[in-house]
Amino acid sequence: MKILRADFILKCDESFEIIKDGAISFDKKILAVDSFENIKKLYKDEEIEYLGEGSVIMPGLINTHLHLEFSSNRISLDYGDFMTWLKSVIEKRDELLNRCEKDNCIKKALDTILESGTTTIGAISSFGDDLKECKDTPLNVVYFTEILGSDPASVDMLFSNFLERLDRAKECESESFIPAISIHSPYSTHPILAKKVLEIAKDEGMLVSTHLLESYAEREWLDRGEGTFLEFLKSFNPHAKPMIRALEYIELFRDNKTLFTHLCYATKEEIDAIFMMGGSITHCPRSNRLLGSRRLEIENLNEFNIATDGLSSNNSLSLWDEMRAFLMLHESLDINLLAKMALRSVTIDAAKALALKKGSLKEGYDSDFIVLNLHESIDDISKIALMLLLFTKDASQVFIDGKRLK
Ligand code: MCF
Ligand code: FE
Repeated sequence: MKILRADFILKCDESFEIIKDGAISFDKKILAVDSFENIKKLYKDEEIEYLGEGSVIMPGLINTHLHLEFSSNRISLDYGDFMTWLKSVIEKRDELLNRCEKDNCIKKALDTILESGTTTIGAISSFGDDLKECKDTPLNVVYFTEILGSDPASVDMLFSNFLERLDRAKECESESFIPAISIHSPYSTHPILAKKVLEIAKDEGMLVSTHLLESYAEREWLDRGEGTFLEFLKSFNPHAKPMIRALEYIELFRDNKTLFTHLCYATKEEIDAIFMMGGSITHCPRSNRLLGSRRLEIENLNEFNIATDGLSSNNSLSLWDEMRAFLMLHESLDINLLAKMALRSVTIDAAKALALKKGSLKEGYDSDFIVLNLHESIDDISKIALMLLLFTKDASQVFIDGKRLK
């Protein structure tokens, strides 16, 4: 057992309680979180390590949605418009994957994620090239094996390729590596395939992730079979038609615990349908901005998770950078309120979306937490969330499973 004392403890619980001059006792699990006074009384003769002036302890951050396999990208892809981006991904994919293998870029990306203070990730795996690194990292990984493909003639081949990748992921299952399933999107995945893999997810109790209503092009395509998607798909199939409508697509996930990502162009009815079935919404502000999507109207959402998406549509995998972008994007809301919402979205709410006993500093929860430093004392605790967001680059210390990793 170990005990740490900090000037502030952000519990990130339902009421977002902040303890001034607090302490935490822990081993693999959190034993107690309270004021320093109370912890001292509880453990009379135990040593308590003080973390210094302006120190903060909070749960490790949780990035529910990223794509590691595209981590070698810096300036190869085209931004500003979704279809332009998609074409550039298809054109540059092999080059990016080869470069990534040579440069060991997945391991490097995971190291920067840990340095920043993220302790759990939801990794969308398109090819399985990131499996070894995800298995070997000290981070907690929910590993979403992706299915994608719209050609009915290739359904069997795609499904068996998916099953092979899923089996390999399942062989790596452990306390810190959780296999899950990703269905790429309604425009790229045939409903037959989607249904087959959702059945597996249901039978095996696996989480599901999907991209949905990210771009105006996707909205136009699903609603009317028109727009830039039609032009793009015509070159593969002159009779291309949308395979499913947006609301019908959402209904497919009725019996699965699902994370829906983007939703920039979703209607109120669609958002309500997602929440009604216990789904969660992932918000990727920088990815949306770079791929030419409109702002997600968070004013209408009860809950969401901020995530970075991959380096194929972002310039870093840091949730601190992402939360700063989030603060700057949603100008209609009070800045201190937004900061709190942001921290909640990457801790307690993200843990809920991934069904993990993490993301809050509570007795019995996993000992995944980070130490941050404001370097100065601060009297007004209502400013802490915003100040952390503005000035944190990396965590000073990172604990996963009670072990100090940084
Ligand atoms: O979330 C972003 C944008 N929307 C869709 N897909 C991806 C994103 N980042 C990476 N991707 C991947 C996706 O998993 O790019 C491929 C898929 O494998 C696009 S479809 C050729
Ligand atoms: Fe994505």
